[in-house]
Amino acid sequence: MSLQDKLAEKIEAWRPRTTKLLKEHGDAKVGEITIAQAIGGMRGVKCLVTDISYLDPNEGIRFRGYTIPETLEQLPKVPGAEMPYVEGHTWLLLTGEVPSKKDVEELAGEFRKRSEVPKYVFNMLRAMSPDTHPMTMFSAAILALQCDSVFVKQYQEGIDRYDYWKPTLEDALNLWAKLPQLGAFIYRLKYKGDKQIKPDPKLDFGGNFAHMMGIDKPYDDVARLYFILHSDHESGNVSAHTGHLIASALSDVYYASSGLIDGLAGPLHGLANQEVLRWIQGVMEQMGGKIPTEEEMKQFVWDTLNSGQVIPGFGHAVLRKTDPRYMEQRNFCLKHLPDDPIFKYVDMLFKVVPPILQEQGKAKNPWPNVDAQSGVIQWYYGLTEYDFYTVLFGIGRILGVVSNIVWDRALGYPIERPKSVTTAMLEEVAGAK
Ligand code: CMX
Repeated sequence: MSLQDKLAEKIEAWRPRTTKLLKEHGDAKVGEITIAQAIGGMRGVKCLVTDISYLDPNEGIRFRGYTIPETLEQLPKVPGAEMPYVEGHTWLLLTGEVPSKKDVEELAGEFRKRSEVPKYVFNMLRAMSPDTHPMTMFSAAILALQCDSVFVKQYQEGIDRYDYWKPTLEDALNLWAKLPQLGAFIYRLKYKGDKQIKPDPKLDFGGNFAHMMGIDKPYDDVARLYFILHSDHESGNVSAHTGHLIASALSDVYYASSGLIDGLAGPLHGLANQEVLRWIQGVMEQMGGKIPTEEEMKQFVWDTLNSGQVIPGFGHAVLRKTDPRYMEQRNFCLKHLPDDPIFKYVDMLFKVVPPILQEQGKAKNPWPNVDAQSGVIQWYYGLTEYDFYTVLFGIGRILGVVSNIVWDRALGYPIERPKSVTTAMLEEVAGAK
């Protein structure tokens, strides 16, 4: 069965659940909002719905009910590789079902058919300032593709709103298929003198990305693991929420994806993976390359905190334990690069940072998040240009957020419009006037 047919079946079965909740139970309360939540970035306010992933504070992410190890275990593997097809993970996110090998091969074929990036995108990227950050280039490249939106065309032709998800899925497949080449092109344009490597039509999403980056095996598996781990983290994080918000105005997935990349580019969110490496490089320089003792490392951590900065790669708005995405990458490092000097730094930070953050007493979660570990793997396989790391996060994240947007359209989620209040109103509620 094609992905489109499988989704049509799932959506038909799901719609009555949402309709019933709205019609018969629309007044039931999900929670209440405090002043701290209204001022404090809406932490914990339950006002978004997604069935694609769920983030439990103490357990971490589950994709369609599966933990990360279960996801990696069950999805069909690329022949000769340790890691599954990224295409198969996308199928799981969209449909909630683990695909068969045949399903994945068909979807990989769909991706291949749609993967050619138009020349004008390359021309535009080449015309940008050489100082442009790779995330800016990535966002601009996605936006440049917007003129090909199938959704916009069908919307203008007057398509039935119940069918909006169909051209949205078309746009999604067209965009997803181009992400490996967009990413690799930006990398080689910026850091490899624009010596581009042509895609290999025989390869899968992750394999082709590694090939176009010009990095040998097992980097193909690193890429697959990376894209899967970063794909989705429920709906409230900045990148996912931005994507959902933009799409709620019926802006197409190109607008939504370009916007979510802009949110991911912030140092408190996806850019933290670049910041971790930048921070470690600073420590290494001061140490003249030698591994610091635990005492020396503790001092570096305190110096950073005392100068009013955050320790990148630690803390989380929802998680209250070590991020399982961190652990999966740590296990990869222990298996493939246990003696790498940067891994030794990261490993030492794993020991020294949490007790210091606990002692400082500010961060609600002193444990490492996904970004603390990801750069070390990239560096080990030769991708030392750490400004590029967040693009890798972005490629993965677009798979998850856009899957959510397809479902937003299918279930008819309306335009987002929360209500603001004034400070005086809050003072009145609090009796603080
Ligand atoms: N280092 C130092 N201080 C930290 C900290 C860290 N890693 N994490 C949190 N804090 C501080 C906050 O800055 C805040 O201080 P103020 O009260 O002075 O403003 C206080 O602890 C309370 O913050 P919190 O409620 O624990 O955390 P938030 O939900 O507000 O923020 C996050 C979450 C991720 C932005 C924060 O932990 C942080 O800045 N971490 C470092 C950057 C990072 O790794 N980001 C990547 C997160 C994962 C991702 O999205 O990619």
